[in-house]
Amino acid sequence: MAECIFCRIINGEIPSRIVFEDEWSLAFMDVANDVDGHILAVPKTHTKNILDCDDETLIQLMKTVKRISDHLTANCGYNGVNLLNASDESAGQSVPHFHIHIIPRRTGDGIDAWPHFGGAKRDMEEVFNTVRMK
Ligand code: DGP
Repeated sequence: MAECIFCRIINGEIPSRIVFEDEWSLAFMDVANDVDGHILAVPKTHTKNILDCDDETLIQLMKTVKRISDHLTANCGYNGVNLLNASDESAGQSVPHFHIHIIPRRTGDGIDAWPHFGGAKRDMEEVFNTVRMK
């Protein structure tokens, strides 16, 4: 998509720090520079998010995420990773090209990467009956 910022990165029209690339996926440093090592993994085919992503694209993207996570922990001195994704504007997605945030973690690094939801508002049984896949 011509106007998609991540498609423009994939096409080399916008410079980025590329961490990994294969036929299906690209991974590059997040420009936000908000936490050390923040990486974005994206499919090369334009897909908005997990809701419109076909199985093969999703499988290949997650293989890339696994490969990068293994590299960070095996070769770069990290102990783990947080994987974050927002699918749809309602979930906080700001760039409408599917991406997985990879945050490399070290034991005791003090990074707070987990959302603080503030407590459920609806009865769990009622929600369960809404979301269960019958
Ligand atoms: P999200 O809010 O989950 O849609 O995250 C979008 C991320 O994309 C955000 O962390 C900043 C990053 N981002 C936006 N524009 C650019 C860009 O031009 N280059 C790079 N490397 N990252 C970008």
